[in-house]
Amino acid sequence: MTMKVLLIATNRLITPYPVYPIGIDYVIGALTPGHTVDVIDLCAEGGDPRVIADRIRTFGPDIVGLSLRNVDTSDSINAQAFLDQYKDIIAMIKQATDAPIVLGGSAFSIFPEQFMRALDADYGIVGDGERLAVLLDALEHNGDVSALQGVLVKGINKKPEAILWTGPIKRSFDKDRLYAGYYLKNGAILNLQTKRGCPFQCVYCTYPLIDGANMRCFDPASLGRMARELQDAGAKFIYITDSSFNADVNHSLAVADAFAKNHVSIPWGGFFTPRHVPEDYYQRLADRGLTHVEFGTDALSDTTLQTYHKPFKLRQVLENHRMANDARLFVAHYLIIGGPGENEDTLRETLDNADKLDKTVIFFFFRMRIYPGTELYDIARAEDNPAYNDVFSRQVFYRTDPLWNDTMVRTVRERSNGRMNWITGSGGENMETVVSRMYSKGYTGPLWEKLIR
Ligand code: B12
Repeated sequence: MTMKVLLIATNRLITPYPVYPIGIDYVIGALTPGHTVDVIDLCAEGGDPRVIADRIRTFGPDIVGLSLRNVDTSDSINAQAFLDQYKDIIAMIKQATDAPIVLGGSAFSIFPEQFMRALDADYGIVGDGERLAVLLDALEHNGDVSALQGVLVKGINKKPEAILWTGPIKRSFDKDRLYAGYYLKNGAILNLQTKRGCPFQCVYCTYPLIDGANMRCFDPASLGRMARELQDAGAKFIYITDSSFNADVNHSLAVADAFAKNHVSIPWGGFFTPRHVPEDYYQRLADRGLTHVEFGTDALSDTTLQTYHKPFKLRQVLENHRMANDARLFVAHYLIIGGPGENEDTLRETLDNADKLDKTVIFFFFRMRIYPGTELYDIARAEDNPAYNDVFSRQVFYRTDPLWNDTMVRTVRERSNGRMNWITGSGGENMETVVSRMYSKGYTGPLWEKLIR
């Protein structure tokens, strides 16, 4: 017996640009063949959740799966939260069908119990979405779903744990799916995941909670073929979604080699960690098509890097910056101002060093969003500040002193003095308008390279 599964990608945020819902590809890969799957991508289908009721009527799903990507923008100066949007979507589904609802996705994996309760969902899959196949199997065979590892069930008290999926991981990409067409028309960026997991332990970060602290590297040869498939489908840029592409240097080089072997000629990029890499590393990747490097640098002061528990020092940031620039790559740095240990002196140091970074764009985010399961959460809770009691229903950032928070933003803006390549936050609606306009004129890719000075 097969089940009819309706998957809904709920994310409608289009800053900094619309992001292809690659998680859904993996879930489809795990469910087919065996089940009949239909997908609604609310971003691609015009953003109006009423499309859900229509599709439920025509498709008649046995179960509805929701992919929850963003809890909020995690950006204190462009704060936007999405819980209310998710509630509206759930209401719409419940009006149209009695089919059970299962939640998954990165936002869900950060706040599993909270989302289960707030959205009154039937099931939840923490971590790898491939596990949905196991839940469906159990439901079909009337098995005991309450005992399933990594699956939350309404009404059953269970510690939400992301149990790593050890079964096969298979991406189902189909260029003819409606949503693929949308992303091809709006920036033409398609995504590729080369591994799961992040071995670093940055103080604020949720990545190890979402896809594990150990790296699970995918076979470079099949990644090379997939990259070529994305190119043949019309992609003009491949974004590598890994938490840190160079966290496994050898694997990243093998992936780049596989791109070359499959004649991938479109540009590509992703997140990098400015830690020790061989001197010719960036040049080798550049020779194989890498164009955009986004460094998760966070701070340019050794004191702050240490309190943020970053796996590198300022010296390595500067080295990586130079090597990437020498390889003629487009370079961006993401900084998080105002985390634990930040003060006027460390901020000044970071800005002095930011001044010295040439040919780059710097994205300044202010204050750290507090997520459960991170060290920052424990630090904040130890401060006994009631503002930190509920970090789910509101977007809560570390440090609540308004004077200091304003000072940080003002200091950076004054120092920036109108520079084009120092961007505060993710840009908000202004960025949205500019990027959409450029995409409609035929520009492709992430576009931040236009800001490099
Ligand atoms: C790459 C990335 C980016 C890139 C994306 C580029 C691109 N072309 O896609 C960039 C830099 C642009 C970006 C931007 C933003 N990002 Co981002 N990003 C990531 C990152 C590192 C990987 C996301 C990814 O694609 N993973 C690979 C796929 C395969 O995994 P997945 O989607 O999670 O799917 C798996 C499971 O979740 C599950 N699953 C997914 N759907 C479903 C559905 C069902 C039914 C089930 C059962 C399971 C399931 O199965 C999948 C396979 O295992 C994550 C961190 C992380 N490690 O997850 C943050 C992350 C997703 N980003 C986050 C945020 C906040 C943002 C921004 C809002 C930041 C900002 N203010 O600019 C924007 C929003 C962009 C947008 N338009 O939505 C947050 C979201 C959670 C939160 N805090 O709200 C994360 C989790 C990081 C964090 N801070 O914790 N991001």
